[in-house]
Amino acid sequence: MSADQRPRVFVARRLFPEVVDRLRPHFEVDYREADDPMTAEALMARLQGCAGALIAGTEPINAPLLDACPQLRAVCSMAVGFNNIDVPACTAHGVLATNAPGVLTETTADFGFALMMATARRITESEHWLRAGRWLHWSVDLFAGSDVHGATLGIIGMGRIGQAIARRGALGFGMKVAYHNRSRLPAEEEAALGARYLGLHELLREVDHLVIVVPYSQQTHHLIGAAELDLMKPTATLTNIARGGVVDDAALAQALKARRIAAAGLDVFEGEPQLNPALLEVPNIVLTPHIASASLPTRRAMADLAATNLIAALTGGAPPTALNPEVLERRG
Ligand code: 8YV
Repeated sequence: MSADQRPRVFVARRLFPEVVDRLRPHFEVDYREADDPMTAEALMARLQGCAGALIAGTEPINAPLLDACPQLRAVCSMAVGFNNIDVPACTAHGVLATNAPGVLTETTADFGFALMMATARRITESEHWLRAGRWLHWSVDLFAGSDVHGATLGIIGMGRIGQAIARRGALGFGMKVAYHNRSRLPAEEEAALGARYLGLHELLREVDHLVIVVPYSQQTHHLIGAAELDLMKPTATLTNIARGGVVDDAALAQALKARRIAAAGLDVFEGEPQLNPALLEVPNIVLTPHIASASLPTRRAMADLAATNLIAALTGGAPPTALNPEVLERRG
């Protein structure tokens, strides 16, 4: 088959070259080897004539874009979170959408746990202080934080990653695990994890360390705001590895400043990569640039899964992690 008979696909971001090379035998590949995000207009223009797109969690795929790109048949993301993709609109336009669940679960859980521990034990706060040359003597309560082992771990969002964090807490650190989720887990799964289901407010009142892993949606926008933070213990910590917007960052900054909770660990932010400047002014916070899934093998596996999905979607195969498989069934 000559190059111009092959379907054209767009790779929206710099990826691993060997993953892009996997696409080349099947497609005419338009590879945008860049890290900066595209505007919606630029994305729309670049997708003209493309049958497929390989994207990350940053490219918005919505009805106006789908209207403007009638040749598009598959959009494959290397992220597990898919709040940037309007899946019902994809389905209505006959566009298969895929995400990348599973391959990042343990890596992301490792990071969520590490961020929670760094927050509880004040690791970055004390490092900044030390680097500033302020360590003059030992003192009895120098950067005394709160214990992780044996404490109550509260998880909001008990999907794959939430459960992997629960296992780390229960089995590795003897934590008492409580969780809140849209739907309750079957009793045997709760028992295996040693996890108790609680209502959101009850959970907030009880937890020592709260870890948020819930997908972002209209329903979870500002799930944690000033009123919810007020319910937490003054010694409690909050860790967000879900999405910016699940937590009201302005309310969180105020709560940290007023010491209404002890500390926070954030990997995701409202409007990232911009940060609410108030977050930078409080010392009792650990900040990381959306890297929870960032081990090299895992990022490679995420990109590989997106490529596998794209190849299958456009060559008559079965994409392993389709969000709207009914589109393929309709294609017959
Ligand atoms: C990605 C993530 O790094 O998978 C997700 O949902 O948040 C991260 O693992 C990011 O979304 C890629 O754009």
